[in-house]
Order: sequence, then structure tokens, then C-alpha cells
Amino acid sequence: MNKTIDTGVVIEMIERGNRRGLARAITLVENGGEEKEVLLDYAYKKVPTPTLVVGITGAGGAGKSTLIDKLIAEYRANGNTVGVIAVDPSSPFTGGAFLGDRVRMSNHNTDIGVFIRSFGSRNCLGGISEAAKSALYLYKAFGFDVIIVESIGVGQDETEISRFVDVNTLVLVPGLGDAMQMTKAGVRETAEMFIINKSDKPEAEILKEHLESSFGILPIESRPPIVSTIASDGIGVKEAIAEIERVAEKQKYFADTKRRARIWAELNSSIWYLLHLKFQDSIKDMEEQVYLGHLTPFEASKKLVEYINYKKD
Ligand SMILES: Nc1nc2c(ncn2[C@@H]2O[C@H](COP(=O)(O)OP(=O)(O)OP(=O)(O)O)[C@@H](O)[C@H]2O)c(=O)[nH]1
Ligand SMILES: [Mg+2]
Repeated sequence: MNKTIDTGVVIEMIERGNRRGLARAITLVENGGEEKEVLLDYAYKKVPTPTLVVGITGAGGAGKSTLIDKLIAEYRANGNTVGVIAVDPSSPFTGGAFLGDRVRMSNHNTDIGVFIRSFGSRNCLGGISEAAKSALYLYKAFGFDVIIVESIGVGQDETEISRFVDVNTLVLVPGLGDAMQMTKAGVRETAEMFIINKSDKPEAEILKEHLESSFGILPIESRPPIVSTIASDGIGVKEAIAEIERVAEKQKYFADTKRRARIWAELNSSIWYLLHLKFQDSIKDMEEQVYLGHLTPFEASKKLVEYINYKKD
């Protein structure tokens, strides 16, 4: 099949709400190249149907997938379609659980109102990989009512995920130690809502008190909500959804600021991607020059920009 026809067919399938079309588009985008550009441009330009994008971030094993499974059930019961983007943890600290994710969310395998895909965390900035970010645009074009992004929120820039979701929730669990879960710069600051999962554990109350007291310095209206859940038993899920909605409503005031931050992040990653694609050899050469001590990274970058300018003329 001819390449241009292929993307055309895929777009048509997405327009018709065909999930196989969406799956095909994701693969094409993952493969990169011309198809990626065509599909992402299409997705970006498409006037989006109102979609709520919820980020579920938290340490490995916090119960994110279990919670998402229950959130899906609740959203479906309310008549909403749901797309899930699970960014596979590849961090050695968590051990990873991508097969587990599929098992835990497998209750929805046969539901055509649900679409779940796992994405590798390659090029993973701030817990949302390049592939997952691209998929988010495709999911939006497809028109899910709710899109949930599961991520462990690690990377060079932990705050990045918050730019791509409307409501960023941080899942904490009792007894895991605050240091590991919360003090990592950026993650906690960008959370717009906190979920204390595994509230069946005895330390749950202490964690809640600790969180509440740490928010005590904030004005009441800026204190992020805290919801307690026992995801494995479906407890607190309705409350979590109600709170997500309240936060989403509040976040609308910041939608424009978020959009600008997102455009900025998008431009940065897109420029970086293109530079690598087109000037890979030169960048490799610069790396060598810096490694050998012939150039500083700043001199090398300057040289590269001069080279690009020269190529243009
Ligand atoms: N006691 C208790 N266990 C829970 C609860 N929610 C989830 N679990 C269990 O915690 C384990 C991890 O759950 P997952 O949903 O895979 O956690 P996750 O955060 O998605 O993990 P990663 O994807 O590896 O980061 C599973 O064995 C769940 O059954 C809860 O509320 N209470
Ligand atoms: Mg998981």
C-alpha cells in the first residue's frame, strides 16, 4: 500500500471511530518518518471534542493500574468512553509491571468504549515518553470522553506530565516513606490532587495528617484536595471522580497558561527531534569534539547552529 494512502485510510478509520484505525495510527507514529508528521498534524489540527485528560502519577506499585481499572468502570457506568495511556515503568527501582497492567485492566478488554495501550518509557521526560505524548494527540483526535495517563513520574523533568494533562493526580501509599514518594522536586508541586491509596493500611491516617499539615501554609482555596481510596476494593473511586471533576473545573482558569507551557514543551521536543533526525552525524561529531576536549558544549552548540545556517543559504 502506498504511504500517503495508508495514512489517509487510517485517518478515515479514526474519523469513523474505528479503534483498529487508532491502533494502526499509534504504530505508524511510533515508527516515525513522514507518516508520523502527517498523522500528528492531522490530530493537532482536529478541533477536539471536549476531553478530560487525567494524569495518575505515583511510585511503582502504588496501585495506579488497579485504581484506573476502577475509574474506567465508573466512567463507563456514566456513559463515558475512556482511553488509557500507560507509560511502562522501566525503572530498575520499581521492577516494572507492564504485563501486570494489562492483567489488572483486562476487565475492559471486550468493551469497545475502552482503549488501553502501554508505551515504553524511551525518551521519557517527566514520566511521559515521546511515544505516549504523540499517542495523546491521537487519542484526543479519536474523541474519548476521558483519557487517563498512568505514569511513575520519573525523569529529567518531572513536571512535564502536568503540562499534558488537565488534572494531575499523585497517588501516595501509606508506609512507603515520604522521602521516596513526595520530596522529589517537582512531582509534588505539580500535583493538583492527591489520592491516598491502600487506605486499608494502618499508616493511612498518619499520611493524611502529614499531607494536610504540609498544605496548612497554603491559603485554603489553593490547598489541593486529598481523597482516600482502597482501589483493590473500589472504595473511594466515586469520590475520586467527583474531586477530579471539581479540580478540572477549577483548572479551567489556568487552561491558557497550561496551553502555552504545552506549546513550549512541544516546540522544544519537536525541534530537538528534527535536529536529531536531520543532523545526527553533526551532533555525534560535536559530542566527539566535546569528549576529546576540543570544544566546550557551548562552543559545539554554536558551531552546530552556524552549520545549520550555512546549510540553509
Ligand atoms: N492493600 C491494598 N492493596 C492494593 C490496593 N490497590 C492496589 N493494591 C495492590 O497493589 C499492587 C500493585 O498494584 P498496581 O495497580 O499494579 O500498582 P501500579 O501503581 O500500577 O504499579 P506499577 O505500574 O508497577 O507502577 C497489586 O498487588 C494490587 O492488588 C489497595 O487499596 N489496598
Ligand atoms: Mg501500573
